[in-house]
Amino acid sequence: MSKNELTEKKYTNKKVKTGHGGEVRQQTQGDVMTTQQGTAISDDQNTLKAGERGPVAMEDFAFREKLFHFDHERIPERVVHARGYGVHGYFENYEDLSEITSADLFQRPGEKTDVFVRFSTVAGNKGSPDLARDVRGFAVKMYTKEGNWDLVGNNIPVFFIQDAIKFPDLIHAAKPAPDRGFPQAQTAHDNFWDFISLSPEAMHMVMWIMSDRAIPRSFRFMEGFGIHTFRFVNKEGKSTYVKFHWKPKQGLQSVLWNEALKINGADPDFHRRDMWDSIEAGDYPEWELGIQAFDDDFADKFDFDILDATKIIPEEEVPVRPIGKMVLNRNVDNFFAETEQVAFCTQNVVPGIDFSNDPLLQGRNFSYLDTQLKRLGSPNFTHIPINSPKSKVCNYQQDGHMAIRNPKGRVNYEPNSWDEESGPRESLEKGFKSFPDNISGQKMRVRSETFADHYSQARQFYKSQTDIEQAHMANAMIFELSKVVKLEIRERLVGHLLNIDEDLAKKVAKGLRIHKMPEPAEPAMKPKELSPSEPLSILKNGPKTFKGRRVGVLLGEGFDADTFKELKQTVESEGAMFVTASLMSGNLKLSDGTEVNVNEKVDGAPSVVFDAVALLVDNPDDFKQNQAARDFVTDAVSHKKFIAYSEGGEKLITELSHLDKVDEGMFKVKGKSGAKDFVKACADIRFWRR
Ligand code: HDE
Repeated sequence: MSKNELTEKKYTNKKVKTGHGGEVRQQTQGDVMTTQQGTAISDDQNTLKAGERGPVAMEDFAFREKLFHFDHERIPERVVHARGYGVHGYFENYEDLSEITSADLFQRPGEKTDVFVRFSTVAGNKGSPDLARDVRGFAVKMYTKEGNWDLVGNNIPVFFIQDAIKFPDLIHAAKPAPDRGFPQAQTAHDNFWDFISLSPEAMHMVMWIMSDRAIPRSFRFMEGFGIHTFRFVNKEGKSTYVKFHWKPKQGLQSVLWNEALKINGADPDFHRRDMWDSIEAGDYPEWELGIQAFDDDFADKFDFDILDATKIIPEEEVPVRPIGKMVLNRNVDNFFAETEQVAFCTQNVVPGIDFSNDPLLQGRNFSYLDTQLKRLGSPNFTHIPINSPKSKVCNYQQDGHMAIRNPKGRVNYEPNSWDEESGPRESLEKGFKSFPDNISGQKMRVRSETFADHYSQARQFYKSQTDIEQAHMANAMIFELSKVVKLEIRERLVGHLLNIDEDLAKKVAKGLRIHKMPEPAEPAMKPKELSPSEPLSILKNGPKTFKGRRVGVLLGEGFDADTFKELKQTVESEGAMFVTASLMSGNLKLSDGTEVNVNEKVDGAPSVVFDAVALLVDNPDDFKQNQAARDFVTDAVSHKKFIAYSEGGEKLITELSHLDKVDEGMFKVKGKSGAKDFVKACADIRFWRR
């Protein structure tokens, strides 16, 4: 049993009749219920009344306190990234990096640092579905011995805008329109595409969000990026530029758009449930932290400005060097205390890590701290355990709402001569020193000319995709723009696509019935032809095994026990989950009388929530009558899943789906045969040839 499940053991409830037709559960063991002030409560079922049927007395302090507290339970949700899921784990450093950084966590091979990671979507409110087409937040808080380092990244290595002053506009355009309050958690609407089509700098990011990166199968199967260029600074004060990458050891994987739409209905918590279940099952996801390290010489000769957050540095130009790994191995005990109250701040850096002049990063350094004050209500948000550094905190800041760390003694200022021995003092040697970057120039509101190429990398991204991925991107754009009512906006966007890839532009125009091609948008700088880059494709970086995935098994009453057991064993020994679904939940008997406790009623476990399926039925007729079971089969076929089938299962495929015979992505299982081939094939995740 997991530590989080309640046990009945601790409390033995004794019910006592109150003499007024009611019952109160009385404490016999364990703690007595109290008010927040510690006064024991006698009856938590009934308010204090003047007479049995009389009005409620104002003096009922227990009642008033309970409602008062409830009324104030919510804190403001995040304006962006409101929907998120947090997990604990650790970072393990691979090698001594003292040559390039003095950051304490990177000095000793094998050293572990505690982390808390919050994954999120951007646009949707707190209760929005997990599978919205959106960027995913990938925010990591490292509790280092020299203070907290927050690497607040996304699963996409570039951003929409180049300057922080545009952020409120971008987010307003993406969020529900202010008059009608919809659409929720979607970018498929006029306001978003209006803003985007007027912001050529967004074109590279648009390619990413129209790709399958924006509909990941799981948080476990996506990359993370620090996006901005940062600095590593060593003991001698030498600076090296770095970009941070998180690469999932589980490989990359996304769902299909049609699956995303259905998953949002079937299980809006699909991503958080997936993370919770994997960790509870002991299947801990891991990422490698890698850096692209480079110096001023590279920065000067690179085609783009390294301060421009709408650009990547292709891995072919600067390879990603792995420097450590992160393992996520513990679910939260309390969602509010940890996931909701965690306060990431991009300005949380430690000695040895510093900022670059990326104008987006500089703006974020203001915004996050400001946001935390609004959300958590006090400058003392660092006193909340999830935000508290695990290293010592000493200074003369004091008081404020909910101050928990309150120093003793007379001194609350410095310099002082009271505390000569023990009082906190600055340290030139240990303290954070900003890299002494040379800065000169006039004060002005401008965008550097070096930020002006908006199309070359957008084109490079598109060219780096497989045909399947390119088709998904075109379809995504057609879908999104079909929801845009104003034709001008559609055409304006196609005008940008003409600068990216003519074939893509034509496909999208055709899908929108735009018969006369619009003029290409006028580029601020002529696009360059860049070589495709393999790491940009998901399908070229998929998993190598089926580990960590889920097989959904449609199971019929009386099914052959040997076949069932062989398949279950083969799937589980691959490290995948074997989940049964049937027309009813509860116990089902196999041919040898073994009872299987069916995990799911098929209506609640459609095939879209699985990576592969098995159709283990003898009598297909019962299933053919059931709409959910029919969808299970037809969706698995059309979503190109690998399918294991019995004789009865084969009938379901040929009689229900558009195929009149099984194909090479389908594996007949009987007794010992078929299971291994099926599981081996599943590592490819989809049978794209279908
Ligand atoms: Fe954020 N962003 N952001 N952002 N962001 C917030 O801070 C902001 C940007 C990112 O799980 C807010 O605590 C500005 C880029 C993540 O708690 C807010 C700009 C990237 C999270 C804010 C950006 C991000 C946030 C809202 C433009 C990827 C969730 C709640 C300069 C590198 C952290 C909060 C979590 C959250 C501001 C752009 C990632 C409003 C002004 C680029 C993962 O402060």
